[in-house]
Amino acid sequence: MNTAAIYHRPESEFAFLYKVDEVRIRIRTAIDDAAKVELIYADPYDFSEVMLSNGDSSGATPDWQFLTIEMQKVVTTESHDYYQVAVDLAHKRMDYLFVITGQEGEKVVLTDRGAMPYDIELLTKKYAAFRLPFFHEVDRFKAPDWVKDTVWYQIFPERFANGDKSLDPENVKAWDPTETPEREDFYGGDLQGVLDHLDHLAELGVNGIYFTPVFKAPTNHKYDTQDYLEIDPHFGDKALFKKLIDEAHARGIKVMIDAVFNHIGDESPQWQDVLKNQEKSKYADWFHINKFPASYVATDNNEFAVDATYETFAFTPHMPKLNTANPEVIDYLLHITTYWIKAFDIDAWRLDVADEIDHTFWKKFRKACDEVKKDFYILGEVWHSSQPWLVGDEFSAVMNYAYTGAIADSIVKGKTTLTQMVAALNTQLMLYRDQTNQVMFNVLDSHDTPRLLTECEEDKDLMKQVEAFTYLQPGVPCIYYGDEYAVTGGGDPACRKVMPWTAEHQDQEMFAFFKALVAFRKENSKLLSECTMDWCVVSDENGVIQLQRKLGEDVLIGTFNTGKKAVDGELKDLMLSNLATIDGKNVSIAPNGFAISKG
Ligand code: ARE
Repeated sequence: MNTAAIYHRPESEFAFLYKVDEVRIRIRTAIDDAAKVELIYADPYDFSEVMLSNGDSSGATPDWQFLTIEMQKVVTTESHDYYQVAVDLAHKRMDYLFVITGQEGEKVVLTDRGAMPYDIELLTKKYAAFRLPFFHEVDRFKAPDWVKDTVWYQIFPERFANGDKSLDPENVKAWDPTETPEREDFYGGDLQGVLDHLDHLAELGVNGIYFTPVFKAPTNHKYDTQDYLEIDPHFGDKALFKKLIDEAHARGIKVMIDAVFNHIGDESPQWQDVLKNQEKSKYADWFHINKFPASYVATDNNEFAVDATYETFAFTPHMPKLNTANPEVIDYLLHITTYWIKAFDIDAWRLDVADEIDHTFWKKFRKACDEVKKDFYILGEVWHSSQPWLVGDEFSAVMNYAYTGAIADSIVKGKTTLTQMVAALNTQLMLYRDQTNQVMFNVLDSHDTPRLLTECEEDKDLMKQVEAFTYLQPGVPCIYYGDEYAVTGGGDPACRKVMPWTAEHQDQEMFAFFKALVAFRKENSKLLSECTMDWCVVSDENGVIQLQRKLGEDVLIGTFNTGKKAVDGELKDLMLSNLATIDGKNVSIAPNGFAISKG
């Protein structure tokens, strides 16, 4: 047995409080190394039965009265099997060990000091047991339940709809949905335009809007904030924003807005004061200035020359990085944070460049949000593994590019086999607690990436298959505006075309598909959020995969043919044999097709 591959870590995604009275324990072994894995556990202080049984109450070290429960294999990654079990304990504390039985019957005990050859004394004497000292509800990772029932819709306000031409920026361009925008273009999208089209969102069935920044800023994307406490005048004003939020709420639609706290715009009064007064500026310590005078020589690609005199987002001199360890900056940003929650009743913040801000700040941010609104959703923009921010005292979730990227790498780009994709997805799932996976934000595309249909080389069936596959995953889906009408576009800024509001540019068939998919997801949201996941790669060679999601008696089975030929003959029989039912229909799944059935 490969004992080096056996791994567990207390108070992590390997041992966590899932509900107020349920602890979930995971352990990792090498693939197929274990024939059985058992958890040995009990209250660290509960000697009562043993003391009474041996009658010896003279302070002798009693044996440990432990319980044994078999763990179930839940997922397999490229290199490991993961086992999991749920336990509850009257006194909310637990010492525990693992007994792993190999394929030849050999046994190993995993202790807090490593793996040891099995010896019953290790158990009865509780040798070097792992310890969960006390399960504190206040420490439990929590995320708002409503998120599990949400299908999000991302709006880039400058490009969604122009509802008030009196607010148009100078040189606004004609609203041409076929035109690929240039970086500096303005088209006049605004909040009135969103308000005018809320019924479109309601018909689509989405029940959460994620707005990219809406605060005053000079660019069309507004990530270079000039004033965090004003709505951009080309978008509207606070009264209109409040009305928009109220109207969204009236339709059962939650609202998430974008907090760009890693940096501020260089046209902000704070940065302008630094440029004017340099080290004498009262804002000098609001930033990370490497040397004075803080300045930059504009370059044709809008980036720094080599010696950056101050820290920025990437190499963009227009986005000076804020010093979020400075108490004045903390107070300023936390005021902004709670202002928009208290005065406008927003339901969530999306955190821009979240991974480049310090954890100390984010812990204060989380506390501030929780104090003003229960069940508030905090979504970090983090493109890579995010365990440090998802312990329970910072974010609720992250934009799950790492998860959906593994799906697209396989089904869209053919870079990996379906078996490799499943291993990659399982690796992602095992990075986080179960309740975290249930509220991860599954974006397939966004304002920062090429549009999915373009990635699919305009194969609409492939796009639908990828969307359907993603909607069957744990985590919540998000539709990037325009995808419901089969809008195309490459990387930023090409992915930010204006929304088509004329029938000739709207793909109604794609709209109908998304409407049905959203309804399906919402109808099964509890099952799809909370249930187990059983993968079955029917054939790597032919590109056929099935996944089964079970919660109690409810079973959903998805079959996806990512191959280039119809699933038929033996393969179809094998596929059908895996399915509880596909309503008895004679199913032949075309290339890039799929079938979802309720077992
Ligand atoms: C654009 C161009 C730049 C150009 C710049 C010139 O993309 O190439 O140099 O204009 O002004 C906003 C605008 C962008 C703009 C950017 C800088 O929307 O259009 O850039 O400001 O001015 C990484 C970060 C991630 C970040 C992306 C863009 O990790 O946080 O880069 N995303 C957020 C927002 C953006 C926003 C900003 C940050 C700045 O969502 O819209 O940009 O506030 C890999 C890496 C990721 C990387 C990702 C995308 O997967 O792993 O780390 O994200 O690619 O590039």
